[in-house]
Amino acid sequence: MTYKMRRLVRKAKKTGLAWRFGTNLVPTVRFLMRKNGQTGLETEIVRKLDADGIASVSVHDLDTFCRYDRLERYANELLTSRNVEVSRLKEKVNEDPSIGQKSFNLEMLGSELSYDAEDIFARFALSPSFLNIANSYFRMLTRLRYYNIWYTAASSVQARESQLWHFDREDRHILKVFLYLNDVDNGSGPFTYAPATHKKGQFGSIAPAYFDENGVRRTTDEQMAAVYPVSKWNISTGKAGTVIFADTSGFHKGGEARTNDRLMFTCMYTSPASESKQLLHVPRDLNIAQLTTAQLWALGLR
Ligand SMILES: O=C(O)CCC(=O)C(=O)O
Repeated sequence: MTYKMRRLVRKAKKTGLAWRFGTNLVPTVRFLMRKNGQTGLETEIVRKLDADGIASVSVHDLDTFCRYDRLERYANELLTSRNVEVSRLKEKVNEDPSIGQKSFNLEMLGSELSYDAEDIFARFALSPSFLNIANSYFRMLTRLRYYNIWYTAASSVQARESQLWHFDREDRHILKVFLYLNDVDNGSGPFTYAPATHKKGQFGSIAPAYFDENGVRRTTDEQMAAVYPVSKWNISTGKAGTVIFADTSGFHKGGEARTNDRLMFTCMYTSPASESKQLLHVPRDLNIAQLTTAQLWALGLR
């Protein structure tokens, strides 16, 4: 198959009917057959996601498997254990503006990781609330593709890569979760979203001008402002403990930290059929006895 044909097939697989009733039929049926155990807040988050593609909430209001202060403590321990890399990142952040490396960002857990049932962040990514929200938003049992802790260093060089407007293409819908582990103000590179530009949204067809950044379409603030008013941009500043859910098939950007560094947990859910890169590897000998159906699907074990 030529490159052009492969692209056409990939695009066809993402059209509504083929995506749901072709490649994702089984997880859709399994989802519909299950009892809906969502809380009122989770239902409200999904309603907002459907309409706007973004919703945010305090972590304390969600059913996560552990208290937030424990998570914050582990994140700070991680920060201490990786302090050499963090210092190097901060020192060099203005020196290496090469494209493709996101050299303003450190993936504190490494870029590929092996699922560890005891790891607090792995368990957090499989929290009941996150899976309820992801599954209800997709109306199917979804797959967790990665989780990580990002350290974003403040820099003064020109915005590039994910600091510029773009949309993700891994799947028809893509749900990312961002949990701030420190207070994020305008100078800390807040996650920023153009509401309702996701596929379910009323502005899903906006087509801002863009430039080609090593094969990826990037849009500057000026180009975005020409088609989508700045007053409607959702700039997610917030206290530590703020959780943002976003369908990143809509236009977004973030991590353009200028005055303060940002520490955050992030994870991504897609449909099981998505061809997105699998950055989370599940050991073959994992003991699955304690896992729920939603967790088994999230780990790709069903
Ligand atoms: O770092 C951020 O806030 C933006 C991240 C982003 O663009 C992405 O995960 O797709």
